[in-house]
Amino acid sequence: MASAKMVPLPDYREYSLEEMKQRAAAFCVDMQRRRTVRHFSDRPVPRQIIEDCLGAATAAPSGANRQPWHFVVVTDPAVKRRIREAAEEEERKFYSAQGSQEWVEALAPLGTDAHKPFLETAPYLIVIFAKPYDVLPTGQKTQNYYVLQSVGIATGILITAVHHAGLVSLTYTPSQMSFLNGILGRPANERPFLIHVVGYPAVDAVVPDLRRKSLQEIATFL
Ligand code: IYR
Repeated sequence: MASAKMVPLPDYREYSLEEMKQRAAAFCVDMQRRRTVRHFSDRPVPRQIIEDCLGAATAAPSGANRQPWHFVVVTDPAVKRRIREAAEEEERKFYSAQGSQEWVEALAPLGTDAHKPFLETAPYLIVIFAKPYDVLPTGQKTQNYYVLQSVGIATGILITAVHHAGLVSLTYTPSQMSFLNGILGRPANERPFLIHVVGYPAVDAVVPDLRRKSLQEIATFL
């Protein structure tokens, strides 16, 4: 702490209590409209929107402020096709013999299977990598901290930013995803975290009829 350079808290805004209540309630209502979507339109989305959503995501806190993430934004149809082919190969194994019976049964309410057409249809695949360590230009490795928490938080903000912008998304986790380093040419210190599929919903998009847990079920106030 002794050597830390500190500056006055910049840009903090205090709202009146009335305004704060209104903002919190309105944000809650708006976030409850968020749904994970698996049916995408191929309608284009301006790159600036994705850049701004990524800008929001990188305001996430991270262990020791190491910002241990990397985002690869894929729009190239040939690259999307390779990702789809590799992912579907993994999913076929998962849904047939190799996936645990209990896990596959748990997915029944979602209606998922080994087909992943959205990997080609959606305009953006944002492949998110977590970096357990960084490599300095000297070749020296430096450890990162709370990497999965940090990348998870950044991903949550990205999902929120995409929803706020008026698009839909899917957090897609291929059953095995190391193929992403090969296809995308990413180094060994970057571990695939998930593929964030982003775009407009298909006009006939449907979602599973799910229920969210109530506040009473998920929170305890002491
Ligand atoms: N990766 C597979 C299986 C899958 C796993 C979970 I956990 C899900 O919430 C949904 C699917 C697939 O995407 O089909």
